[in-house]
Amino acid sequence: MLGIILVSVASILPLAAGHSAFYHPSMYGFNVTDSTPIDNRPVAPLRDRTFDQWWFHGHLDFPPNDGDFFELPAGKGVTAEIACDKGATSYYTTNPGGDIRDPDNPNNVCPRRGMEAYHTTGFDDLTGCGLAIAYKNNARDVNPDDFAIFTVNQTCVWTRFTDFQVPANMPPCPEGGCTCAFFWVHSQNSGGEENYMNGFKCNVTGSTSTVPLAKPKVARRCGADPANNKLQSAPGNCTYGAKQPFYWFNLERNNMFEGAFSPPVYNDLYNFIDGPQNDIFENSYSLLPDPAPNAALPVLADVSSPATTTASTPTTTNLPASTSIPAATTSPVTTSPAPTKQKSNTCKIKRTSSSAALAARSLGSEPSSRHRYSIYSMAKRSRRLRPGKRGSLWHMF
Ligand SMILES: [Cu+2]
Repeated sequence: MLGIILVSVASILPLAAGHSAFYHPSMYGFNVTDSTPIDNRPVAPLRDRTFDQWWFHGHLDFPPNDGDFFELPAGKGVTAEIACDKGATSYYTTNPGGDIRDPDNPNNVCPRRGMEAYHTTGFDDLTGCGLAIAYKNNARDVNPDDFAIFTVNQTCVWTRFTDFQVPANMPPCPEGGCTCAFFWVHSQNSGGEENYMNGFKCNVTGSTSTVPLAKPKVARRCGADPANNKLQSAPGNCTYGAKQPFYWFNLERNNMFEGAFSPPVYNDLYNFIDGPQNDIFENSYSLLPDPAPNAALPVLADVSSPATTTASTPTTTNLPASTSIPAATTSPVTTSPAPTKQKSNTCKIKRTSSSAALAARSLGSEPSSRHRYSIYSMAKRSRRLRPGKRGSLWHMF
């Protein structure tokens, strides 16, 4: 009964709340509102959609104005704005609901709402997001396997102003720029089965290398995964080098087939290290075996730029289980799970301790929530490794 009441309340909440999007004038769909012609605002989650509906968020007919690019300075950082509503960004003047920015906290992703609106139970529940690039100036020529994730922020979505580091060796874009996209899949603990994608026009500046990106491959789940009874990472089983974004839980052209309680995420679990993905170029590796649980580890090529050797060391997954597990967790989920798939733009909330789903993973009916968190804690802990330490991990086999 309580569940029914809560679901009813949720259904009458205003549209302008929840989810998240990357907002910038260079994006596709910058001016799409909840009435143009359907509610396909950039913040709406992508799930159970046809390819045309999810690819570029269905916004290819809403391109940016000529000359609007998101600049990517090679070897430097960029700041993106990610928010649950356009009115919470610097671009509020074109938001139908006006300015809703939080005067007390400009970094607030979703003013007037709690963090469940952007699908997290707290900092230790963040799963990361990434920016992808395709070296094609016409978005209509871009295919899903053209996109390579070139930078990751493992603690995303958490602040409206979100920093990304651009690899130093990014080559220049063709005439007319490149095509980029923001990708995010949130934790299973605060919502479910949602992909996020916002395309935008981008351009690399200050390039010092002309070596192209390698053909991006599908990322493999290879990190420690205690929630699924996998206590050790399997570094040989990781995908190294350029990797595609996750395409998950839509009706067509998925490249990920994980279940609802094992979302593919942009962190060490899939060998997406935090920061610039410095190993995505054709010359990044001198040895790159096919991944397998017992495969030999790849060997990074000795390329000149020192930036290439530190952050791209891929064995950050090979860490012991975290000891810094967050204490008590408040379950954000109070509503009843909907057992069938919904085709609306509203968030699908699911019960995190669904006994059926967990039983399928042999965890019993009372799983420890500590297990769920340890993988994410591990991912964040790995970013504190000193570069020298990363090197020693790399050579441990
Ligand atoms: Cu959502």
